[in-house]
Amino acid sequence: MASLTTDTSIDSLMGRNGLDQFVDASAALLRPDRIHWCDGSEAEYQQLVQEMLADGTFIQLNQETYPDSYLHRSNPNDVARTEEVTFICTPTREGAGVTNNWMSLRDAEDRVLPIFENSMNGRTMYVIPYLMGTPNSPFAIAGVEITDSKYVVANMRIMTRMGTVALNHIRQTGSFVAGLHSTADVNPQRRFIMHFPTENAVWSVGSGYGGNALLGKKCLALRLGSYMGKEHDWMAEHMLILGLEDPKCNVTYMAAAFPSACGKTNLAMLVPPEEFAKQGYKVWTVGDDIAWMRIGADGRLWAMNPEAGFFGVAPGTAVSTNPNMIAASHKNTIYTNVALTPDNEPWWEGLTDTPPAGLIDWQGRPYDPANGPAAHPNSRMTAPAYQCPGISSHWEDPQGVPISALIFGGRRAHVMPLVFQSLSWQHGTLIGASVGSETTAAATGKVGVVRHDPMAMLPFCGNNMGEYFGHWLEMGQKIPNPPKIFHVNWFRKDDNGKFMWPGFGQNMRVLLWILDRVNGAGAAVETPIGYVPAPDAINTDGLNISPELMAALLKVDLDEWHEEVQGTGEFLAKFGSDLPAGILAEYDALVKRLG
Ligand code: OXD
Ligand code: MN
Repeated sequence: MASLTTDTSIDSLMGRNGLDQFVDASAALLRPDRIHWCDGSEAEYQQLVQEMLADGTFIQLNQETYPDSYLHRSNPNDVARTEEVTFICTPTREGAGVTNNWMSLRDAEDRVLPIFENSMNGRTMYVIPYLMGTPNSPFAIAGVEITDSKYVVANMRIMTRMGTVALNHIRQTGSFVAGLHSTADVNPQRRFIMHFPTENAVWSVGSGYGGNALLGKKCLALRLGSYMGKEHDWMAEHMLILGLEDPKCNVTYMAAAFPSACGKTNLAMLVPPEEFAKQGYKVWTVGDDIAWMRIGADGRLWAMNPEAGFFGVAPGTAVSTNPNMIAASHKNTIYTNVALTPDNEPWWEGLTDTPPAGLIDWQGRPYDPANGPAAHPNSRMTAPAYQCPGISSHWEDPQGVPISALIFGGRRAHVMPLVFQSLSWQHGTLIGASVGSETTAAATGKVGVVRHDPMAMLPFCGNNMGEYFGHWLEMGQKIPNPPKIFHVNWFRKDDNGKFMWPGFGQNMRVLLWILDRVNGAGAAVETPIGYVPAPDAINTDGLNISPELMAALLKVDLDEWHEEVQGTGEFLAKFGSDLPAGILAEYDALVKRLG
């Protein structure tokens, strides 16, 4: 380490001495052959694309059907976020809380900086200035990512406002989040995703995967964002934002948090079924993954999408499930780890009913089901948000959009009714804190077990999560006109293991009940867990759903709930004294109501 500190100063690597020193210190540590400051221009992008086509990082897709779109195959050991090597490096262990991995700053220096050392020998070091949020928004936050990955540069150009616009912002404000990223030798044993919330800095090494390597997304906008939000009275949430337009052209905005790969993108881009579309209902997409929310001058909670693109899960996306995502990703799109057809088109499970003949799998082998799926279950498409046919005309509004409903949800085969509404903000915070979901492929680990994922933020909270709950409770006191809080579950199954609710576009019917409730209408029954729709309150016209099936979808089964709250209680107990009194009080009240 002595040699490191002579060449580089930790202050500079954290960005404390300004941009130029950050870049100089990074170069001294990483020893690249060249340094390239990204301007974000089309010419620069095209140059990078040519280089990636030449070195095999990109494979050109069919330019007639997928113009300016490319396939990238990642290292098979690097296909998802790696929570086990993701650390929150607050000054004390308590700062990170019981749900995060913690490392001291000193240990981070000793263990992680040596992996960065000289790792860019023979490579170009790219300096990516970027903005999260629209350039004219007072809430935009600038970052600078140092990387050796052209793939990262290309993705950041889609996912953020990158280049000169961000550099000008940084030169004017003098402030930015310092992000050091090197793929190094893409070695899972030497992979670390380190966050320094008190320093406004991120170091990520050994991975090129989106959630680990596109530092503006999970690292800045959620982990550092949740820390900044707590300090400055705003909220960074793992939420989609949509606008529901009624036939009178009133648009009501809602934000919804579901754990990774539970359909946030599909809900954000919902296309109303024909009978609703004919009446004049529309859904507008504002964002599909992240919401930054602040109290507006009018006393409402306003949300903005800090991203500029979608980094969507490919498998399961089809014209029948999400036509807008399919349309959004037909040009200028980067596909990662999907399969390739003989026509050079991307393919993944669910795109069509059967795999086309002659398919090449995500690892470049002729497709053989014995090797597993053709596309990796966490394969992705990176597409510019403006290409979405349903993009809201307000998606780039500097103040964001006013939120009337917050919705939590998860993938639950049992227990959770199709939809229910909280009794209050504080009760809604408990509902959010109790979110659980059956695990999916977006993170490494076992698929299909229920894990608690409070507010869908478990992997993304840059705070002690007990304090994060406390911040929710405090925000509830501070917002004069807070949104109403709901919980939905599209995934309830019957005794034969069959989904009871059709989901996708039909989720519109649930959104309409939420809309009614927000407007002070919508028939509901008060139950121990909150307000559940009255038997006829959800419109099922044209669906093959009997009153009995609807009753089963909405059922609050007290036996199941006793077991559920016991599990929630055990989970909340893990927070010990970090758990705010308001959450405990709400939990006790729920137990009491359940009898
Ligand atoms: C994502 C995730 O990539 O939540 O959005 O994992
Ligand atoms: Mn996400």
